[in-house]
Amino acid sequence: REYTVAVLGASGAVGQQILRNLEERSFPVKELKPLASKRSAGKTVRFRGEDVVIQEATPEAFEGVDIALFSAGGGVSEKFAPEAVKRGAVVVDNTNAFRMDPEVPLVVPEVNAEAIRNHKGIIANPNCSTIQMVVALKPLYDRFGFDRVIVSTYQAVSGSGASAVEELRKQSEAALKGEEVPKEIMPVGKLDKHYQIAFNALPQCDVAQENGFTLEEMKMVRETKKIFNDDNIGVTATCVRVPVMRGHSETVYVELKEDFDLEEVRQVLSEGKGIILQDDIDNQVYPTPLDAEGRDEVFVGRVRRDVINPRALNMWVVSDNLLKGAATNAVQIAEHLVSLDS
Ligand code: 11C
Repeated sequence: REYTVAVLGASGAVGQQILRNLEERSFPVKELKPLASKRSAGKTVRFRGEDVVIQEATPEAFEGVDIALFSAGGGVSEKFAPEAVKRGAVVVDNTNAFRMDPEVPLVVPEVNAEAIRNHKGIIANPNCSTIQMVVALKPLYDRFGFDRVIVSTYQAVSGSGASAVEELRKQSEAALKGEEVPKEIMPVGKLDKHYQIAFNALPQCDVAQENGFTLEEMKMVRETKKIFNDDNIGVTATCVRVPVMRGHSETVYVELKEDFDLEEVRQVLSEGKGIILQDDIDNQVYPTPLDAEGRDEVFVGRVRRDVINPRALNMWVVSDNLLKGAATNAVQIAEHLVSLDS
């Protein structure tokens, strides 16, 4: 069977990657409906060698759609997801709008694909920094168990959208020429204060929460519990924006429930779904965001026993935030949905 697939936010950074993924993974698309705001309607996107005209997103645009992949911001999802579902579509939503809704499965296929079966029309795609962490943690959870994770992130500017990528480029050029650096977006576009990200690091991804953490940090805390379906997992996160265009990196400290042999840990990680282990510090083998760019997998390196707690591990986890962190995970969810049809 082939499907009518809508992509809402088709002209955006993630939307573009979704189109590429649908094409590259030979998703059974009968008809593609690229949708966007009025501003982008009428422009075209390339799909399977053809230009397809972007239509304005309206409730009626979801008529006849089987699967709708949303990545146009939380407000847009809140407005249109119920409309799409009402018209018979299943929505895979890339935003924060429905992730913690108990009626909505939050899915990373390598970890909890079975949750897809319980959907009531909407399936949520987690935040990018959560996705790559849980993929790396899953084989450790299954073999050893864990309940405590401390993570620090080194997040690329593309997580803040195409305009943030442009800002890093402009700031870098200006700084190298000794000119005044334009500061309009980072760390959070909608806040009043903006800082230079070029040649800098900013300890703020998204807005502050009442407890002093940022929203990005609290997403990692809450989403991890939901994806593993385990409220005993404690995560504490510090999320930092770094001047990298694409690819989030994370240092992950995890306290396992059992004593472990480091070689077995490496073996378990190397066999984990969606993971590529690149771990040989003696020969300077470890993943970097530049190497992960354009790849669908999660890369793990620097695996080592903690020096304070012998039951804990430290590792370095890298993935393309626009692919596994967003588009690839969404398309994988759609693939699982389709497999339930047959
Ligand atoms: C970032 N993680 O890198 C964000 C981008 O909730 O899907 C994705 C936000 C989200 O800033």
